[in-house]
Amino acid sequence: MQLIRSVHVPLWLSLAGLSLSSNTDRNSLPTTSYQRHHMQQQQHSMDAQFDAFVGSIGLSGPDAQALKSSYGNKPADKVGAACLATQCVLGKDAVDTAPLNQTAVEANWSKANVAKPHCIVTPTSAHAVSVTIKALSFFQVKFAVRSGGHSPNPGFSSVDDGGVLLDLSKLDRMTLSEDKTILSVGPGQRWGKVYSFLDTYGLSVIGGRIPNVGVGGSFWVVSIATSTSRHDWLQLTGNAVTGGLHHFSAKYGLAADNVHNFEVVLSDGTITNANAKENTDLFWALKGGGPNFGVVTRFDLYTVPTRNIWLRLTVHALDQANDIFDAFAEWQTQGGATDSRATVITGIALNSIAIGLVAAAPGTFAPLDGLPFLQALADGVPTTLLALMDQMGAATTNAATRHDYRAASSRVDARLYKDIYAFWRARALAAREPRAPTRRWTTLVDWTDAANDGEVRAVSIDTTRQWAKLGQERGLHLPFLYQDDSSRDQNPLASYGEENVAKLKQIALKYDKTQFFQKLQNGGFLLSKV
Ligand SMILES: *C1O[C@H](CO)[C@@H](O)[C@H](O)[C@H]1NC(C)=O
Ligand SMILES: *[C@@H]1O[C@H](CO)[C@@H](O)[C@H](O)[C@H]1NC(C)=O
Repeated sequence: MQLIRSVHVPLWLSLAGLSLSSNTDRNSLPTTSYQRHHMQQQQHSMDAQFDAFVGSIGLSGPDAQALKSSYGNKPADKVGAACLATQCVLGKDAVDTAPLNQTAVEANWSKANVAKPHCIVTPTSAHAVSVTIKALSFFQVKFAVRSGGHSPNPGFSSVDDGGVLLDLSKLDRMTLSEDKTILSVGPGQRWGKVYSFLDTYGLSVIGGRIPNVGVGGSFWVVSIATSTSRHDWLQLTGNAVTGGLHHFSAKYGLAADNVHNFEVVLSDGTITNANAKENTDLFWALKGGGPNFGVVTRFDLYTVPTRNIWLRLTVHALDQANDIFDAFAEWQTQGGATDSRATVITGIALNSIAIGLVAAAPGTFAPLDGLPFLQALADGVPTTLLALMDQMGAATTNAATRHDYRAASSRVDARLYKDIYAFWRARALAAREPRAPTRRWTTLVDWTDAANDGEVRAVSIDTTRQWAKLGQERGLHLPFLYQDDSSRDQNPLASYGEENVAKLKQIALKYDKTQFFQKLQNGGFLLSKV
C-alpha cells in the first residue's frame, strides 16, 4: 500500500502500462481491477516479508502486531521502525531512543566525530548484534559501528539522525582459556584493560599500543608500514620489519597475525566463526580487510609470554632532529634492527622530541643510545608492557579536541626524513602562528576550533603529498598506507595491491550477498570505494 501512496506512484503506473494525465493526483488510489489486483499481490508479498522478518528476530503475537501497525502508520520512518524493532526484542536498556543519553552520544576521542544518531543500540551478545543487523537490513537503514570510537575520521564510528549507532562497548568480556594460551575478548573492550587483565597472569597479547583504543578497532592491518606521519606530531616507528602495530610485531607479527578465531555476525544475521579451519577465506579477509565483511563480536587471541621489558624513554632538544634521523635510519638499516624484539618510537612534536627504545631484554640500540638527551623519563629500567602502555596513554591525549591522522610509507632514508621534517615543521608552525598563546597544544595534533579543520588538515595532506613526491623522485616511495593511521580521503585497501583487492571483493560478495556493509554503513574504508 505504502508503495502506491509514495512518490513511486508514477513509476508504478507506467510500469503497469498506463498513461498518466498531468493532473493525476499522486495520492489517489488506482481503480482499475488490474491495479487492484496488482496492489493486493504486492501487499501480500510485503506482508509475507514482514512476517518472515519479525519471525527471524523472534517477535510474535501482540509484539509483532504492534510493530506492524506502528510501522504501517509511518512507513517512511524506516530508521524509527528499525529502532523500534530492535527495542521490542532487546529491551529499552539495550536500545536508547530520544532523548538519547548524551554521554553515549558524545563518547568520542575526536570531537570532530560527534554526531547524534536516531537511536543507540548497545548489544550485550552476538545474538543482539544479529537482531540489530537483521532490522537494519530489513528496513534498509544507515548505521555506524563503534568499538572504542578512536578513529579520527568523522562518520567512521558515528552517524547522524538518519541512522543507528551500534555501540559495542558492552561486548567487553574477557576470558582466558584454561591452558592460558587464548584470550577471548569482546570488541568493546579497551587495550589498556586487556593488558591489565593479562598482566596478573604474566602474559600479554599483540594488540594496540594506546590503552584507550577499542579492541575492535585494531585489526585492520595486513601489511607493513615503515613510517607514519601525524600533523602536529610526526611519528616514525621502526623495528626490523614493521612500523609496528605493536612493540613486538617484528617477532610476533601484527595484531591480526595473532588471532586464533573471529566470531562474526554476517549481514544476514548469521553468527559464525572464522579461523584456520572454518571459513578460512573470511579469516584471511578479516585480518586487515576493514569493516567490509561483518561485525566481529569476539576475538580469540594467542597470548604471548612477553611481559617484562626494557625501556628507555628520553627527551631531546629540537636542534638534535637531524642527528636523530641519521641515527634512526642507521639503526633501521644496520645491525640493530635485526633484533626482532626491539622497537624504536620517535615522537616529534613542534616543541619537543622524544625517543622510546623498547626491547624484550636489555637492548643494544647503537647508534641511538649514544645520543645525548635533555631528560630521561625512563632509563634502561625493566618494566612491564602494562606500564609502557600507561606511559603511552599519558603521552596521547584523550581530551575533547579534534584530531587527525594521515598515513604514508617510504623506504628508510635519513635524507628523506630530514626533508619531510623540515617541510612539515614550517607548515605546522605557520598553521599554529595566528593562534592565541593560551591555546593548549599538547602532543598529537589536536585543535579545538572546527573553523580550523581545513587549515590544520591541509598541513598533513601537504606533508604526505610531499613525502610521496620526494619519495618518487628518489625511488624511495612505497604505496602502502597503514589503515589504522589513514585519513578518510586516503585509500589504504587499494594499497594492498590489485590482486588482494579483487580477492577481498570476492569474499565480501560471498559473505555479504546484499552488500549491506557497503551500501548502508555510514563510513569506513569500504571496498566499494576502492
Ligand atoms: C566528546 O565531545 C564532546 C563535545 O562535543 C565533549 O563535551 C565530550 O567530553 C567528549 N567526550 C569525550 C569522552 O571525550
Ligand atoms: C550513558 O552512557 C554512558 C556511556 O556509555 C554510560 O556509562 C551511562 O551508564 C549511561 N547512562 C544511563 C543512564 O544509561
